Amino acid sequence: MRQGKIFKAAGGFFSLRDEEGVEFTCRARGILKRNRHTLMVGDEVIFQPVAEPNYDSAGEGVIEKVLPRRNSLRRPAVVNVDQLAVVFSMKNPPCDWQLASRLAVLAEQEGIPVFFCFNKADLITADELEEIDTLLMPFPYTYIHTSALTGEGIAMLKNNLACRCSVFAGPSGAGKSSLLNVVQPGLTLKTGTISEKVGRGKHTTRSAELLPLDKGGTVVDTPGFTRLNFVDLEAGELAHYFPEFADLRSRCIFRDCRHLDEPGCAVRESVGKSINPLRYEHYRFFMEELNRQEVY
Ligand SMILES: Nc1nc2c(ncn2[C@@H]2O[C@H](COP(=O)(O)OP(=O)(O)OP(=O)(O)O)[C@@H](O)[C@H]2O)c(=O)[nH]1
Ligand SMILES: [Mg+2]
Ligand SMILES: [Zn+2]
Repeated sequence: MRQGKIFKAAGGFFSLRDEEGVEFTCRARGILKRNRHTLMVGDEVIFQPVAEPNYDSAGEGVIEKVLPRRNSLRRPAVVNVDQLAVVFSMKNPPCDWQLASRLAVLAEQEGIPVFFCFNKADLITADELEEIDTLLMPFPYTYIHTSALTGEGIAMLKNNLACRCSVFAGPSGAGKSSLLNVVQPGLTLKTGTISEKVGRGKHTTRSAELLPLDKGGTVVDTPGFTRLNFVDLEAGELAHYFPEFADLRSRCIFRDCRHLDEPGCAVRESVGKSINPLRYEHYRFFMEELNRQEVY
């Protein structure tokens, strides 16, 4: 028996690399399927090799067991993730800040660290960049400005990715695949064009796969999306996933304060000070959405 990590899943076959980096294509033992245990990209598994690899093809094997998962992302469906790299373009298409907060909540819910990459820095002026920086102050996440075109911020991005498993997520057309092609020459991920008519990307990337980096670590390029819904999230929990609220929550007068219109709410009183007004707006919007979901 050997241990490996699934890097790709397609049509009932799982591609994995063992601890030496040797590739095997595996099926799953029947019992795994009967237990409705879906194997996912990122899973650490125990497998039985049935054919060793040769010079032009991967080995073959059968997956016997899945090891416990550290975490799991639903969308994209990847498990055992070290961090989420959220990519937005600052222009063409313009950044949807609310979608950025939504992704951050989803990552917080799974306990996965997030950092943001605001891409296409080459398309905006220094003044516009300053405006964005002002808008984001104080923003509770690390962020970098990048350009896949000029190489701005790429060294920083590379450092952030080394020796970790990072999932790239963000709307279609933000430049996820383009950035990865620059970070790791030789990847040749397909990139798309921005539709002239709707100003959006065309969903060029379609399936999730762990791609190895020369400097160690793996990245997952994922298909972009335009909508994301909250799953298994209760309105009362939402504040826990806004890290900038953490130190304030215990100072609200009401213990079950929802930080909306209650008197003596320490969170609301900090808006415009330690809390970014835009982030608080997103909080209120998400609360309304979650309350609507609970009613129906
Ligand atoms: N000007 C400029 N264009 C960029 C940059 N990064 C990507 N693009 C362009 O933006 C378009 C979309 O890039 P992709 O890399 O395919 O975007 P994606 O996020 O992978 O999109 P999906 O796979 O659909 O989710 C392509 O035409 C790229 O050439 C950048 O930094 N600056
Ligand atoms: Mg792509
Ligand atoms: Zn409160």
